[in-house]
Amino acid sequence: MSGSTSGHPGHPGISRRGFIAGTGSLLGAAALAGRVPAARAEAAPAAALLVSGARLPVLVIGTGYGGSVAALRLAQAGVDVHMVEMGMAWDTPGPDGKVFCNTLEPDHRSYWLRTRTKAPLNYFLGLPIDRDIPRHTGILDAEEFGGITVYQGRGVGGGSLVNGGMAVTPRRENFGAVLPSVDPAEMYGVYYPRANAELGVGTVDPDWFDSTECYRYARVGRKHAQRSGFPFVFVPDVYDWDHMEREAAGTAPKSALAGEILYGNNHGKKSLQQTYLARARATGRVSVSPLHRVVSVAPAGGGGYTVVAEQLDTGGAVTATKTVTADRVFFAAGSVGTSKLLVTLKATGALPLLNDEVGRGWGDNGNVMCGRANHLWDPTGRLQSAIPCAGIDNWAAGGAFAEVAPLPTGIETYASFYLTITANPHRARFSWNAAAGRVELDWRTAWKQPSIDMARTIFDRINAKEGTIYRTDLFGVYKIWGDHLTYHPLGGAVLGRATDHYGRLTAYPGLYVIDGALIPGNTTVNPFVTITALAERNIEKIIATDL
Ligand code: FAE
Repeated sequence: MSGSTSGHPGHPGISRRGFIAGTGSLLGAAALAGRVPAARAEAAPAAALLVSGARLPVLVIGTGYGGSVAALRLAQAGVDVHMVEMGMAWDTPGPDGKVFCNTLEPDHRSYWLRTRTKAPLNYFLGLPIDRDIPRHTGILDAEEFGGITVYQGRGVGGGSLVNGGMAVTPRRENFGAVLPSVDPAEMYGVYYPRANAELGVGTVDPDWFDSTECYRYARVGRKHAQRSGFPFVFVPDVYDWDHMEREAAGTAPKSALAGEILYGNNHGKKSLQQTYLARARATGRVSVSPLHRVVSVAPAGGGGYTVVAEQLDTGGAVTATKTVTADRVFFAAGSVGTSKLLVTLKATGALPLLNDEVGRGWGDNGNVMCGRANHLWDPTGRLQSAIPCAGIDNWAAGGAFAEVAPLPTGIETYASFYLTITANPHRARFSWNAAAGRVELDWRTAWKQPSIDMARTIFDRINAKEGTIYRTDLFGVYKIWGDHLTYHPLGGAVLGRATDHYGRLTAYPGLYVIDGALIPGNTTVNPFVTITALAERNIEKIIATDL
């Protein structure tokens, strides 16, 4: 059978009781962190929303990978943690009985406060596929800056709710370019293994891969890669592979095989709700306020920090403004969210002593998308698992690592589709536009050209070998490259520059960055395992020395 490792496979919508019942896993997890959790008779009350005037030991902004690691480890060390999340809880089924909507049928649950979808792949056969939707605090944010659209997850679980679950540890020889100031021995010896175990990372069973219809598209990808002499690798994922095999056998409810991915998976995916966050909440020391957006952090008169958060309704309107005091604040709002907050707080005088590195060093992980048109005798299959499981590694020779991605349309497309991660050298900066009252990013669309050139080191050769061409109907009319977007924002508060070597904002004791903002723009592979492992490293140090 497939190789799912530890973790808590389950379903979104797991009940609070489920979180509490999961306490048995706590000791194992605590042992990993080298700490024993303080005993607690009861879990926190279910609805412990932020209350104005409260004094909190720790407030975490955001519930993605960095925030979830911080919350779990602090709670295990005996510290009460309150997590503030601007997105929804995603624990309640909608009118169709499902928590998440399908990729092919986007409804109000799909996008963050938009009246029209903004699909990453926005054309098909040259026709636009976006459609009108009711404005709602949906799960996927397509945040638009001047030269790039940055896709991000919104809700309790952050990006883990919407991502493909591809859980990739960078090759060790590339690590120096990923986090130059971090000792690879400790990362590969301790923190990457810890992150992989906690996230529940596993790999598809190669025998099943070879026989199942739902990975025909990936086998076509393998054949083409290998015939052109490229290394083809299986890519680990946090999807429960046993569940997927049961989906294919018709004995489990379908999620990956029903095209669910971009707007959430109703079954099978081990998002943070099933792993770190479940274990954090099982300590009884972690509470979460969904639909609360932090807008200010500033030193408080009597010590600690005054944090202001706006409570939102599902139409995005502010229904309350709450002010609390926290001894420590962890910025875990994601690369974009943390950068925007810090840049705003520095520029508007709330945290004026933040250094000039804040906002700098932002990259797109070199993301670029493309499709290839296959011959009619090379079908990629009507049934495609929405969870990618393989890639083409041309990093050393061409600076490109290409995921063989699905196009789960339900019809035969004769297309091979790829998201390529490249060694794009460009880095952008967030800055405060006082006149407009907003943070801007100076990325330029033309900066994708190196990514396109690197991706072409793979696909030009494959096309030449196979006698095939690029698809021109997926990103517009006669447009080959999906060069307007990224799924992998990284940087903006880079480790060792905006912060010290453990994420401390040293001008303000008790303020920390612990998310993708710390990583200087590229991880050579998909980023969340590195974000998680770095957070594990940093929080261990912070707990040992600062608390
Ligand atoms: P993140 O997970 O984004 O969490 C930040 C959280 O903070 C979010 O829940 C925000 O709503 C919240 N927030 C932001 N601002 C505020 C505020 N002011 N107040 C309160 N809350 C706030 O951050 N990565 C992989 O490794 N493998 C994949 O297969 C993969 N596929 C992806 C597919 C898609 C469509 C997308 C969008 C991303 C994908 N990623 C993938 C990227 C990955 O999800 C991302 O790197 C991580 O989620 C980033 O983790 P952070 O902890 O930095």
